[in-house]
Amino acid sequence: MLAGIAAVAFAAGVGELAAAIVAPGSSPFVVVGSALIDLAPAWAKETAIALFGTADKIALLVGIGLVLLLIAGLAGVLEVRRPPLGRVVIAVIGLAGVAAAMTRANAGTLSLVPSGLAAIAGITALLLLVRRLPVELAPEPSAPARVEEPALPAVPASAPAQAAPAPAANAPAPTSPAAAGQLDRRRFLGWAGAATAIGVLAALGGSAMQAGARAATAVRDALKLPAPRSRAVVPAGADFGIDGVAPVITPNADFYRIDTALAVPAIDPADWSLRIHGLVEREVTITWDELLALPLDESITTLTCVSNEVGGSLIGNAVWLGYPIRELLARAAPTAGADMVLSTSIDGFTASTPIEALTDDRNSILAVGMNGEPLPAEHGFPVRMVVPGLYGYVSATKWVVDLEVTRFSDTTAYWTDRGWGELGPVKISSRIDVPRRGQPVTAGTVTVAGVAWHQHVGIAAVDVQVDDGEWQPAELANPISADTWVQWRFDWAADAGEHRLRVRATGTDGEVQTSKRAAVVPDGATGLDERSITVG
Ligand SMILES: Nc1nc2c(c(=O)[nH]1)N[C@H]1C(S)=C(S)[C@@H](COP(=O)(O)O)O[C@H]1N2
Ligand SMILES: [Mo]
Repeated sequence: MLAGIAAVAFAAGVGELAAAIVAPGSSPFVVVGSALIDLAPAWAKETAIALFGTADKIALLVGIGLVLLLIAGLAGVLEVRRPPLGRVVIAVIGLAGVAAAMTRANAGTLSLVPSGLAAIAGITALLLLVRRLPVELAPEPSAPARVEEPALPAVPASAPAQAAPAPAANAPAPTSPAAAGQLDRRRFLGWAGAATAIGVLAALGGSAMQAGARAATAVRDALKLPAPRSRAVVPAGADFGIDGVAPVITPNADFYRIDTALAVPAIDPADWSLRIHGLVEREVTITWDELLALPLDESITTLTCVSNEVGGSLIGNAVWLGYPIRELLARAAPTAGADMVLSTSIDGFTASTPIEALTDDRNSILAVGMNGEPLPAEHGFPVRMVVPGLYGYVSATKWVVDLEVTRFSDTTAYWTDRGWGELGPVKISSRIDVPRRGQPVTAGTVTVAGVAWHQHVGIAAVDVQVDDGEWQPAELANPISADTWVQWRFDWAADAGEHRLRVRATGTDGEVQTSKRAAVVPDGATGLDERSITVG
């Protein structure tokens, strides 16, 4: 039993530490607890709240811990009596953790790591510990399963070991079986204690690493943003509602995430401030409370990553709540000659934005809200920049804390230092969402649909080409604005056989999306999205 408990304690620690490092939010305890909360019937939740009040979550975690302790002891006993059943039990617990992690709303591939790694650690520790069991308790590898044997007798430390095999080959000197047993027992207790201690330390370390994030999450969850001065409106007919086509507003949980932050910065808004300095007549610093006291407007802007391949998914559209950067810059009064604003995030990421994109009449904002909530931690809580028309790497600084008004000739930023283009305007593009790749298609009328964008310019038309035929106009949904993507659809009279579909957007400025392929480096991919389709 002790071997099982020590192995599982070790495993749990490994899992918590792994979660803190690679997948905050996928702590095995937390994901299992969250899954249980989701699965629990209403009466169970109400009973828990009635019994434990606001301590219901602690009670749940303690409960999970106790159940785990029982299973751990059982796994130890099973591993000795019916190997490899003990390891199987640990593997099953690990799989349950992985399953729980993968069903969480913000699950990614990394979410399976903590529980997976914990299971591997637990199985390994159990094997090693069972091998080090005092001889009289150790399983006899060659003996058949001791099904008929009575329960293992409790052997007093001084009693001669029963049926003890020869002392281990590396035993220092011939000793009596009793002395060897005692030595073995002490060694085993040492190993089990070490495994448990490492597990506890790892869990404490992991939990300390996550404490900051948890505190910031608690603050965020309790936060109520002020009502917007003006609300953004999604016009009727902006979303065709076609299954498989990206919804016109991207839910936060589905919004792509790109950044250099290995651990998501945890900022308490009470400690947040933004400093505007450099080539300005007066330095300006604004705190969280000051920012929230300003009139905040909702606006809808599509964000795109320069690393988005043609047809890729690094694009999303959200309702942002924020304050115009142009107004704050006006307070600071940039001096003549300034042509760039270098924004810096709390973790040192920088972006260089052409100053006119922040001072012209476009809606460049310091955003505090995303789709009706405070910014999610991964999307820049408490404050980020959103600039229509520019790729994220030159404009959309998350966790922003500093704006330096400067010149392109004087300073460079994170990605421009690494060879990416200086200006970063979003290139016109379009994407086929349906038919999905590999989706079976039968002859007849087939809906082909997707999205197209040319931020801050607008989309005038989308055309579809079947095989090498004429370009045919698609129907456009009602656009929200020139700063957002627009859905398109095309009813294709498909006949059986192999076909190729391509899509092409035209901007309101007359620019036609080029078919010439360019890689994402240095300033965004070009080319046309296409699908090969077998119509059955
Ligand atoms: N602090 C910080 N902000 C950042 C980045 C980053 O690495 N660190 N990446 C930028 C890039 S390249 C993009 S495309 C957008 C992505 O924003 P999202 O993760 O909210 O979709 O954030 C931008 N802001
Ligand atoms: Mo990006």
